Amino acid sequence: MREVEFDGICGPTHNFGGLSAGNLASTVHGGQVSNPRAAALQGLAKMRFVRRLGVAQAVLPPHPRPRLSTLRRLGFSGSDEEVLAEAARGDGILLRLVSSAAAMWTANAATVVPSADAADGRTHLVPANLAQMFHRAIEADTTRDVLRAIFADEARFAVHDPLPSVTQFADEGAANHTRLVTPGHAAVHLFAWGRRAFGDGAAPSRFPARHTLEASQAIARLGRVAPARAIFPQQHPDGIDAGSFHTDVLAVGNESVILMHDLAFVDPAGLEAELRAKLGDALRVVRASAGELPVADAVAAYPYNSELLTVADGRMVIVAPADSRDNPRARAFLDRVVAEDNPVVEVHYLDLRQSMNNGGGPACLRLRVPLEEAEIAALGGRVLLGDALERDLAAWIERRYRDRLAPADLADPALARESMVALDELTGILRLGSVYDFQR
Ligand code: SUG
Repeated sequence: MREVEFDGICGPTHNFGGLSAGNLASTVHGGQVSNPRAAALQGLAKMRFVRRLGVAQAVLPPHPRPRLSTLRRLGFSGSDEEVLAEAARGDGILLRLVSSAAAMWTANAATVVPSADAADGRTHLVPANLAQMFHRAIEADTTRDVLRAIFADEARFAVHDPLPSVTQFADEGAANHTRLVTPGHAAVHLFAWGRRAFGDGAAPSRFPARHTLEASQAIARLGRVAPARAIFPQQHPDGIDAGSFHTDVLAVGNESVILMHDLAFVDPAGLEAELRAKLGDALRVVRASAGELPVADAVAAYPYNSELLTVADGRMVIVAPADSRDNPRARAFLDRVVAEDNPVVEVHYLDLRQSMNNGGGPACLRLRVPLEEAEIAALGGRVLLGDALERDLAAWIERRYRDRLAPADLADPALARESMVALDELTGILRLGSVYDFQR
């Protein structure tokens, strides 16, 4: 089995909408001018880089935005031009909500349980309902349709319906999920959450907890994970209040290694002991206290929002945002990870400025799908990155994307048309068929 990284391609309407309360970068950059072409090319450059490390890399397409079908569902009517003009009135919040390119952060697309860990021997994908925030909740149905086009072989793959879209079952996908495994031990799944839907308990006071315990329990059931191999740690409420809206802002794990800030989870020492009991001595836990790495630095520079990747020869490398290289405390932490006795040998820093300004680092941009070779061969579409697809995607981005988008441009009917033409063409490049509602 090897892990395939499914990165989201940033869509043509990438903009800074200021939509995500509790995501500090989104709030700070709201209203600024974006560069969708640079965003998509930065993402593609990361995919290229990861592929050249010897890791299998694949893509997931952007979603149709502005989503006119959602505006029509909300009562806007007339021609596309009229719908856009009406939705743009006032502060334009509705238009911003349906124009976000947030589907690019595919760590929030779904939670994945590999076939080796599921009682029925199939790979399970549970599309996230993203019920906490409207601009993300409208991703769930398209994500399900896209995943069903790619993971179409029902003998091997189960693409579930998203959980019921209510805040009691709010689910943010793999950004709150970590799979760890050591030689001689069955894998352990950490299904993290921020609040309980039913009953009391600690919760953040400043920012929303986006994911519930009840959602995590449902995902573990759907994924057919053995109860003894599932752990349900709570995100630290103080971490969420400091801007860690997803677990992957303050923790990242891969196979035998987990890096975690002391504000990632409540009771980090207890969690470490439980993991060690289930995974044995090969487990490597690298913790940072607020003394070593103030949580404000961790949230601003995103050292944990890295890809921790097993490369061809079994060693691990970290792909981190350039922001972590430029922050002395974040960098010192990552240097310590490499220096300590563990499989991590190197850190690479990449420029992901456009995504980072909306709170999306390297880890947000990819959905990890561990697959057997036969499962990889059974994937639908043309989504695995090779030289030819890299070239086709780069040329498509250069051809179809604007290099400047101001908030007022979201009301431009030409942008909506360009975006639909671009996505229609992309489904041809990726051989996905008519996966979008506007194509049916
Ligand atoms: O859900 N940003 C995304 C960032 C998601 C990051 N993903 C992970 N941590 N895995 C979010 O907050 C901002 C959109 C805007 O403001 O225009 C946004 O949705």
